[in-house]
Amino acid sequence: MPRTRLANSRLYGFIDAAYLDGRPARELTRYLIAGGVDLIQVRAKEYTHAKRVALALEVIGEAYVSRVPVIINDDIAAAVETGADGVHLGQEDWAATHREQLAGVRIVGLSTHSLEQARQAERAGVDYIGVGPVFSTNTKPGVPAVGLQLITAVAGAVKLPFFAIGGITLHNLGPVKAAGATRVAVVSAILRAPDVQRAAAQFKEQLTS
Ligand code: TZP
Ligand code: MG
Repeated sequence: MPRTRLANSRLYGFIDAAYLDGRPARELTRYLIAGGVDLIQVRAKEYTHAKRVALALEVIGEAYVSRVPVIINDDIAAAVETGADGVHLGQEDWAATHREQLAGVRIVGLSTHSLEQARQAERAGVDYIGVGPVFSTNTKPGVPAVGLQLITAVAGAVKLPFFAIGGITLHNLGPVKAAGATRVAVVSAILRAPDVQRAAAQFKEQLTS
């Protein structure tokens, strides 16, 4: 299931603890799904493991009915404990991870920031990659933008499903697609939108048309 599902996916949404602003995660999860996200990542950088597990369980409980896969950022143990569909790792997490730790994990995603990292990820056999930050973004402050050229380079060199990420909005989605991305991952432009479901639906519509 995971590979086909990933191949058909276009929009990767987030439940990012930094953007909850007191809103219930379950409700936001429902909006994301109603808006058509194909995957949801639980990203809670500042949370303890226990708090991250609790958040993940809320999201998984809500996503279960629609079978939208839930991926946990960084915390492999949380992914295993909660029965999440997968884990998403950064380059440093990946370097520090032994393959056995990922034995029970169905989907493994990896962040990449260069063509070489994207190629290495493909050789390593991960299930999908993120490529970015395409544009500089407050969600990942201080990380230099890789630019649209990297999207074009990865699109031409890698067969693995990849999601362009970082500063993507409804206004710059056109150029991101034109650069070669068919999939995007979006945090703030959806979670900070006045209507989360509508924002997700607009991204989905633009990605599938
Ligand atoms: N990885 C690269 S950029 C980024 C991550 C997690 C943040 C994307 O957030 P936003 O708000 O869509 O720019
Ligand atoms: Mg990480």
